[in-house]
Amino acid sequence: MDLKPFMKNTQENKQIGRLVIVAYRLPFKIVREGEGVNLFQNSGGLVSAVLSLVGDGAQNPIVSGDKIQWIGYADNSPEELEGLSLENDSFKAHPVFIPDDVNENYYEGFCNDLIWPLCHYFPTHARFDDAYFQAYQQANELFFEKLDEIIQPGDIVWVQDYQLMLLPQMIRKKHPDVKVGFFFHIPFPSYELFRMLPVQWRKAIVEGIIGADLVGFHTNDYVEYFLKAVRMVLGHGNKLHYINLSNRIVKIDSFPISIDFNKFNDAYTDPEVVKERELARDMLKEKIIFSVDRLDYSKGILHRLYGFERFLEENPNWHGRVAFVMVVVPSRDTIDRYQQMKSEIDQTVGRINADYGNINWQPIIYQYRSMTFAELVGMYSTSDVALITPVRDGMNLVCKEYVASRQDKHGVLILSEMAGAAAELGEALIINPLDKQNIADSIKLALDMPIEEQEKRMKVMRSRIREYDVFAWTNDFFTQITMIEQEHEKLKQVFLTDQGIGEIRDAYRASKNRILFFDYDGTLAPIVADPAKAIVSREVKQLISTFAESDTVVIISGRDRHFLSELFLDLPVHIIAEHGALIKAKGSSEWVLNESYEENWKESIQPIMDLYAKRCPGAVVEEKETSLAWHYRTAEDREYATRRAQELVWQLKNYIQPELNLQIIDGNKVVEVKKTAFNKGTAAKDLVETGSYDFIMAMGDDKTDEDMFIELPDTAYTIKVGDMLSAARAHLRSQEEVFSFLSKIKD
Ligand code: GDG
Repeated sequence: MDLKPFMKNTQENKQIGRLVIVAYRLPFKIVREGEGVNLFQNSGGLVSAVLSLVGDGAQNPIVSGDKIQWIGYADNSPEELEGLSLENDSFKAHPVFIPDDVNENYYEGFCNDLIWPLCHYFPTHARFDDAYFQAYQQANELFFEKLDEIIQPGDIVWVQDYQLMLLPQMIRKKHPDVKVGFFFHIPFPSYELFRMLPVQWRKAIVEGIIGADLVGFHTNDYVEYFLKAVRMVLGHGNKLHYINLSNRIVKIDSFPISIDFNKFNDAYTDPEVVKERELARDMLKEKIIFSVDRLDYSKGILHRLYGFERFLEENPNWHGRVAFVMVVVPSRDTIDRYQQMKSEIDQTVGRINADYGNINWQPIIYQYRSMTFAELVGMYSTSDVALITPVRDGMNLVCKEYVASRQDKHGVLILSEMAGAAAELGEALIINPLDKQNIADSIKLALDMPIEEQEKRMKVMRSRIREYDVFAWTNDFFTQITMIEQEHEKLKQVFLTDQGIGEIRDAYRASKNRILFFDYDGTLAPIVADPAKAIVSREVKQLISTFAESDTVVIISGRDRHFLSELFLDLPVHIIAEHGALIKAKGSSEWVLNESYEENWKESIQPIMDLYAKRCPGAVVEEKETSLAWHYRTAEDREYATRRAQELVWQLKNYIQPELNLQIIDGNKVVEVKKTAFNKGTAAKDLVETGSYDFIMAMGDDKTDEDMFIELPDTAYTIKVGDMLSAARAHLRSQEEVFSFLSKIKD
């Protein structure tokens, strides 16, 4: 049988294979001790999150019970680890060794000196160096080689973050059937920043990432920005969250990472935490403001200090009554830029303390060190205000941890609008981290906020984080990966062989009341440069005419009614023009306009299309009765026109308000805008419902024919012309095969 069976989404999550994580860092630090080795497991979010997927205690085991395979960079030498088993109860590590000079250009260079600043909107800090990119490619290959050694059929590979953007594509090339997920932990920047990357690099990056089946970001904004990068760099459009490549689909979606809520919530009563909390309360002033972050320019530490300074300046009544505990965790401080920033922070803290403090009171208590877990939760659970003000942050987990630690529901979160977390925590006091007045006003508001108001806000935020904790996050990502498999199954191409054609012919012969739908361009007629010259051949037309003698035949097209009338006037067929907007029944000479059509939109869209046509030599705007089309099949410079078309789609998407009920069709060398109320699918379905047909067949090549394939009943023989992924049950390779196929059916 070479027809797709009638698919239904009935597959349950099932055990599929091992989970292989690839991340820059291993899940534990490896320390050699004599003949043996000590593995110090990280307590980081990702490590505990993935643990929830496997083993007996797993909440939703969707990968096999095996240990998690983890590929990551080892800063040990190969000799040091020779012959050692690097596994504990949960993980088996596969170390990747990267020569120091390569790692320097790869990790410190490409990753942290270029991608990090660019993605955090610091383009002036970005360094573009050819050696960086070379090392980046080399290092990604080293990770791939390690993966290639251990990969098995059925494994799910989950690649992490901006250090490994080329890896998904490398996996796809060599192991096309392996399921690959990719998660990006930092902000994906707007296209204006992304395009600063040299052309070859940005192409390699986008291609690399969409090698995955599922690509995750923290927020919808990052998803949008990434989709735009794919569109602009590679020319692939998207339908909702899907990018349709010729032989597979990629899903791009947001998965806001979270924390282990219970771990922070339960720590409230941990004796060590209680001790830390009491210590802080005894030592500090009436009110405590707290912040903790790694030393990094993206964290907005200096601006935070300026904001606090403004608060002190304007609120003398708070002098002596508040302490701002600012912990900065050492990071990258051998690098000049970080050293410089640190000394600026040191000086600013010194200045503010000198200006406002006295013998009994130091406004800022500044620590440059890391904290133990108990100290951290002790501070979270005693601070009246958490002041989290990154100028850019992919998500920011500190703010979620603060909220989860407040079992008492007291405390106020001040949160930067530039953190991914702001999209989820609207009950925080949201501020612009560069605006010191805004910070100062919010500090005052927070310190004065009545307890009932604090509780109200905390309660909502806590229940949200409790619901979508890091385990829900991981589970969500994996459920989506397994669902992609079902999507693929639905869209997979099945090319018709003689046997499949025989089956359709048998069904055709065995039936009495038949309806056949034929798309025009690309199905009955070949696609040619000038649309006016796309004419159906004599043989094909003859064949259609023979079908029309015994069956209900419908020509269904996006073309206007004049063009179609002229071609098919002499045949006893139904004609549907303009994607279902206009219908002429067999034998009638009258065209009927779809009753849900409203003419209230063209004058606002046409000027945009005209402008794009003027700027793109050879492109033309066609005004049809119920739609507007921007054709670029005839454009002088195809590549340029393709880019313009992508921009046009983007602009229209942003411009068109939902009330207009308009749809943008990114078709084959045409961008078309029409009403959403009808399409080829609704039109075909309406016709099918008017008769009791025992044989339904539909053929088409374009995206708009997909509506027909989806809307028609499961028993219909739906046939896609070409190899693009489709909901149709079978494919013909090209338009040239249409004649021979139809002849065999009618034989
Ligand atoms: C990247 C993205 C995204 C920090 N200092 C101490 C300590 N920490 C812990 C915190 C928190 C984590 O480190 C920091 O996480 P963030 O999310 O705030 O920031 P990044 O490290 O930059 O992480 C970020 C994240 O990836 C996840 O996708 O949210 O946007 O930049 O868990 O508690 N923990 C202890 N002592 C410290 O001194 N015990």
